[in-house]
Amino acid sequence: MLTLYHSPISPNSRRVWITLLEKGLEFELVEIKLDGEQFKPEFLAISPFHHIPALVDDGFNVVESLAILDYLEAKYPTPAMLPKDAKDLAIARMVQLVTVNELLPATTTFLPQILGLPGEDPEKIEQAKQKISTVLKLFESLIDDRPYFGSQNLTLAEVVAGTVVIWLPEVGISLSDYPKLNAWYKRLAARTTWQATEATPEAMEAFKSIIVARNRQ
Ligand SMILES: N[C@@H](CCC(=O)N[C@@H](CS)C(=O)NCC(=O)O)C(=O)O
Repeated sequence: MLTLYHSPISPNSRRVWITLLEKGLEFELVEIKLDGEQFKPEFLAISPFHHIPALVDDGFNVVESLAILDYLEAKYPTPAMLPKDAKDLAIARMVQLVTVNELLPATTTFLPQILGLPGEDPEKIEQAKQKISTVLKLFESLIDDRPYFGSQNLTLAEVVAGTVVIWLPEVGISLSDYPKLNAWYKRLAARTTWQATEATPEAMEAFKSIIVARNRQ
């Protein structure tokens, strides 16, 4: 039995949740409330750095979302979610890693704006916008004329990049200058797996309270 420990507002855990759904796997979903529940000894025994997501498969613990995605792809190869061709695989991996190392940290700068909280830093916002624009240009060139990165079918690049790019219009970054990426984003937003895993207003409010409490400490 597969168990995913997650939080509904986390793009890191949403990418795993979507992959489980896209692969049609049976799994149990356990929410970890990031107001302190992540430090409980039962959870630390699974995830020693107190991070979600964590996946448990019949007693085998996996942490780090990209490692979890690789595990799921290797163990449940149908439908295939990574290209086989060398260049296409490099494209999918580039998109995953550029998302995690460049796009996600830049997008996090907008967290106060996303949550309607004070504390925006105009200089940091400007730097983040520049970084995001460089990422989007790269993604526009990498998607080329295919519906998905390096593939005719949805890949693990989509579940990683798509769950972050989907926040950009929320912070006023339009995709209209990137027509291929814009069409790709709409394709993802229309999928039932994206819709089923969208953060509810209640989840956003709960997350906001956690951030407010953390900022007070
Ligand atoms: N590199 C990790 C990052 C995981 C991560 O940072 N998770 C955050 C939520 S998005 C978390 O668990 N934060 C709570 C904590 O660290 O106490 C991955 O990709 O799985």
